[in-house]
Amino acid sequence: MIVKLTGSTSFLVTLLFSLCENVAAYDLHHKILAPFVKIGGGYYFIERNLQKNWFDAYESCRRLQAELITLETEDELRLVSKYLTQNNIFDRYWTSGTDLSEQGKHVWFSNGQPLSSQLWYSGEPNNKDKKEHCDELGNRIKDKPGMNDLDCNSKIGYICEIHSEEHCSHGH
Ligand SMILES: [Ca+2]
Ligand SMILES: [Ca+2]
Repeated sequence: MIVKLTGSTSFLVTLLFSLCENVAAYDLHHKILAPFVKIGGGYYFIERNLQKNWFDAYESCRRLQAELITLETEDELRLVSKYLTQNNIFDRYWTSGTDLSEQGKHVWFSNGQPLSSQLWYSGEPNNKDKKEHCDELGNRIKDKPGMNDLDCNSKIGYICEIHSEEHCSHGH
C-alpha cells in the first residue's frame, strides 16, 4: 500500500515536472505573451531590448503573472549570471530589490525578505547622490555578477521570475 502510494506520487511529480518544462505567459485569448527560460529551479523572462524604469519594469512582470527577479541565494545569482554570460547577454537588469520603504534597508519587494550582504559589488549599496533606491544586477566588472543600488528612474533591462508551482497550478 505504502509502496503503491509512493509510486503513484512520484509518477504525478514526474508528470507535473514535465508539464512545466516549457513555461510561457498567456493573455486571455491564449496568445503567448512571453517565453520563460528555466535556469536551475526557477523560470525567468529576460528583457534586454526594452529598457524601463524600475516601476515600469515591475508592472511589465506583473502583466506576465511574474515578479522582478528575487535572488534568494548566491547560487541563484551564480546560475543566472552564468546563463547571461553563456548567451552573451550579460548586462544591467532590474531585480525586485529596493530600499524605498526604509533608506538603507534593502529588501526583495516580491517577498519582503532582506537582501543577502554577499550579493553586492564592493562599496555598494552607496545611495549615490542620495537617490539610489532600486537594485540592479549589474555588469560593472565584465562577467562578474553583483548587485548595485541605482536611481529607480534609470532605464535598463529587467528580469522577471515566475515560480513553477504558482504557474503550473494555473494550468498553463
Ligand atoms: Ca528567485
Ligand atoms: Ca550604487
